[in-house]
Amino acid sequence: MIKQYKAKEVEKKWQDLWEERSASQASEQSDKEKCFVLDMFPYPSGDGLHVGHVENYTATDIYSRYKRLQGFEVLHPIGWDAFGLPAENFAIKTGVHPDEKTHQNIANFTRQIKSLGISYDWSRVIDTSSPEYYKWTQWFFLFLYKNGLAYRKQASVNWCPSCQTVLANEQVVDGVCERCKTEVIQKNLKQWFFKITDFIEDQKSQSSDVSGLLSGLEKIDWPESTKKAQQHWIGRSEGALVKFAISGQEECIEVFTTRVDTIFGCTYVVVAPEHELITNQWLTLKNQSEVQNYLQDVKKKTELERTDLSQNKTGVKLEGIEAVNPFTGEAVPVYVADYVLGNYGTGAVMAVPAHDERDLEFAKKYDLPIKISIETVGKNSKEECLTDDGVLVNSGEFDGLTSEEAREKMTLWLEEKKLGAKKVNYRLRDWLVSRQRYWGAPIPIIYCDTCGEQPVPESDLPVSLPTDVDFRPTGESPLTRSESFHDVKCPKCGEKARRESDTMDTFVCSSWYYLRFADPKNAEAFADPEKLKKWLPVDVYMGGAEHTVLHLLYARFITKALCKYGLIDFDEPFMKLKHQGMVLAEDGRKMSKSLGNVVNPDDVVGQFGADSLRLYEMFMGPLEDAKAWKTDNLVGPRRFLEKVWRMAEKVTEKTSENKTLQTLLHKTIQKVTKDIEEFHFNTVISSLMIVSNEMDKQSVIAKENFETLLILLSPFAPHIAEELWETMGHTKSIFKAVWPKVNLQYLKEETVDIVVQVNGKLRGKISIASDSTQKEAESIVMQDEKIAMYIQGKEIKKIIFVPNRLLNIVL
Ligand code: ANZ
Ligand code: ZN
Repeated sequence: MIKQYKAKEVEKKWQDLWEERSASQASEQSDKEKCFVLDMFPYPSGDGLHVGHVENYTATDIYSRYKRLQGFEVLHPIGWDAFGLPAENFAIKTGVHPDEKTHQNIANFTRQIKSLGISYDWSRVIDTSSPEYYKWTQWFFLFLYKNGLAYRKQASVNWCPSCQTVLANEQVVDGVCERCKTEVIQKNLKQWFFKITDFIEDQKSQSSDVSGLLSGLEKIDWPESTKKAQQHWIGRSEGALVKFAISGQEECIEVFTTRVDTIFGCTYVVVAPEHELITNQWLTLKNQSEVQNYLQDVKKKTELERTDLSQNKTGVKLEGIEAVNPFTGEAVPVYVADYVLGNYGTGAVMAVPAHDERDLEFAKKYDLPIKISIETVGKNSKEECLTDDGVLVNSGEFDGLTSEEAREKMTLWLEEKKLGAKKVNYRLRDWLVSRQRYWGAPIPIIYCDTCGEQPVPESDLPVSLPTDVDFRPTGESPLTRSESFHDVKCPKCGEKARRESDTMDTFVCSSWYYLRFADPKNAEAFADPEKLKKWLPVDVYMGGAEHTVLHLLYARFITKALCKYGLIDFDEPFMKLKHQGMVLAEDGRKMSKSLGNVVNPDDVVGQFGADSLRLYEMFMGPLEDAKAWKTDNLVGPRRFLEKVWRMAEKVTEKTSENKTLQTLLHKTIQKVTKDIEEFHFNTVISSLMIVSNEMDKQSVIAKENFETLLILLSPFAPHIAEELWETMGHTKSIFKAVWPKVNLQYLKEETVDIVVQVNGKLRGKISIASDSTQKEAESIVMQDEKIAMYIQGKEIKKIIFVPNRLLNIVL
C-alpha cells in the first residue's frame, strides 16, 4: 500500500537532493545542443516573490525541464537586478543601508524560489550590486566611451522633483515619473548619454553586418505588439527638410515635414520656443518683450501639456520678419508657439492648416488663412481637416499628382535647387544614463583641471561604491559628499582631480546581464568569448509585458555595439520572447499592498504544495492573458496530483493491450509536445488530466504507460514526478529520462463526417480527417463539386467552422 501524498515531505526531499546533486547545473563540456532559457531577472524587493513571478518562473522552468528531457544542455540561470531606487528610498526612511536590505531581500527571494522547485543553475547567480559585477558594468561604460558611444553634454533633461534625479525619456510616462507618479520637470544639466541612436539603422563593421534596432526586429520571434511598441518608440519618419528664406536676410528657417506635398497650402511658419532664432536672438524683433513674456509662460509647461492635442494652442507672432515659401515665393508670417518642440526635427514647421489638425486649430485662433492644396475623395470643407493623402490642387506645376508622387517630385525639385533634401527623422533620443543617486554603479570617469575628462584606467576598475555615504537626496549626487570617493589623482598627470559622482541608470546593469551568465565568475573579462559562443544568444526570454521598450531596447543596443566591435558574433540578444499575463487578485483588480489583496506564494505552497501551485498557475488560462486568482481553485490541481499518486498502486509490469488507451496516450504525447513548444501550458494540463482519467479507469495500469505519463507531467510537477519515478524502481532522476516519442502506428488518421451548409442550409456531408483545422476542412469542402455549384460566382462573406462537426459557408 502506497503511503499518502504528502507534498511538503516530497518537495523538501527532492529540493534537497537536486541541490546536493547540482542537478540543474549547465555544463560547458557537454556536446549536447545548447538551449538558453532566461527569465527577466527580478529586482529583489522587500515584498518578496509575487504570484506573477511564480507564473513567469514556472513557465520557463517547464520549458527548461522539457528541453533537458529532449536531450538539450539547458542553461537556466537567475540573478538579481539589485541596484535601484526602492532600496535607497527604504534606506532614507529607515536608515538601513541599501546593501544590507538588498541582501536580506535576496535571501528571501532565494528561499522562496527554491521552495517552488525551479531548476535554476544556482552556481551562476549574479548580483548587479556586487563589485565583481559592476566592475564590468563600468567596463561597458568605458567600452562605449572609447568607441565614441558615450558622451557628456549639457541638456534639458527630465527631472523628478520627488526622486530628486534625472529620468530617461523612457521613464517618463504621460508626463509623470514612472516610479513615483510625480510630475516631471525639465532641468538643464550636464549629463552622460549613450548613443543608442547610432544603431537605429543597419551598420557594417569590418567582419559582419550588424542589423539595426529596426530591421533586427524582423529576424526575432517576439510578440507583434512588442515589436510594434519598439518601432513606435524609435519612431522613424520619412520626410524632407525645406529651407524658408527670411525676407531681406541672410538666414533661413529650415523645417522638417513629412508632407511636403502640402506646401502650397502653407500659410505661416512656426518655430519652437527653444529654436535658435529665439534663443540666440538672431534678428531684431519688433515685439521682443512680448516674445520674452511668452517664453516665461512656456517654461511652466511640461512636454506632455505642450503636445496634448486637446490643449489650447498658444503662440506669438514674430513682428518684423517673414518667411518665404520656396515653391511659391510667397512671404508668410512667422510665429513662436510651444506646440512645436525644440528637440524634434529642426524645431520649426511649415504650417498647413488645411491639412494638419494642430495647424488648423492654431490658424483658427489667430485668424490665419486656410488654403487647400490636397483634394481627397468625398471630403472637402474648410471646417474639417483633410489630413489624408490625395491629389494636389492649387499647387502650380504639381497639380494632379498624387500626394506620394508629389512628395518625390517636390523633394527632387528642392534638392536640385539646394533648397531642401530628403530626410529621415527619429523619435528615439540618445539614452541618458546619469543618475544623481547613491545605489548604483559609479560612472568611471575622472575630471582633471588640466587634462579634462579622463576615463578610469581599466586596471583600476571597479570604482567602488563607498559605504560611508549620506545618501539622502538633495538633488546633488550623494557621492559628492564622500571625500574619500570624490578626491582622486588624475590618471594622466597625477594631479589632484575629482571623480564623476553620478551613478548609472540601473538599466545599464540589466542591459548586459544575460551575457554574464555564460561566465559569471570571470575576473578577466565580462565573459570568455568561447563561453559566449557556447551559450548565447538567449533562445527563450520571458518576462512582463511592461518591458516592451526600455530594457529590451537597451539590451539590443548593447548587443549591437558589442557585435559591431567584434566582441560577440550575434546582433540580437533574445531570439524568442514571451510575456506572461498579469495575475490579478480574486476581485479582478491588480494585486497591491494598499488594497490588501496580495497573495503570498509562501502561504499557497504551505497549504497545497509547490507542485499544485505550479499546476494551478499554468492551468489558470493562456499564459499571455490576464487572469484572476482563486485560491479555491487550487483544489483541482491538488486532487489531480493525488489521483496520479494513487494510480501508482495499480501499476503492473505487463504491457497494455488496450488499443483505445494506447491511441489516446500517443495522441497526448503528440499534443503535449506541440503545446509545450508553443507555451500553451493550460491545454497540456487538460490533456494530462484526460489521459490520467482513462488510465485510472483500468483495473491495472501498464508500467510503461504510467512512466510515460510521469515524464509528461514532470516539467509541470517535478517533485511528485521524481518521487513516483523512484517508486517505479528508478535510481536515476526522471530528468535523465528521455522524452517519449509518438508511435505513429497509433495515430493512423481517423475520419469524421462533417455537415456542410450554405447559408445555413444543409448541402451535404463530407468526410475529412478528424481534428482537421478550418483551413484543411475548407480546402476539401471547396473541392467538392456539389458544394461548388452552390457558391459559384458568389462572394463568400464568412465561413463558420465547428471542428469535427460543421462548416457553414455564408454568401
Ligand atoms: C507640414 C505638414 C502638413 C505636416 C500636414 C503634417 C501634415 P512625424 O510623423 O511625427 O515625424 N513637426 C515637425 N517638426 C516638429 C516639431 N519639432 N514639433 C512639432 N511638430 C513638428 O511628424 C512630422 C510632422 O510633424 C511634420 O510634417 C510637421 O508638420 C510636424 F498636412 O509639416 B508637417
Ligand atoms: Zn590631469
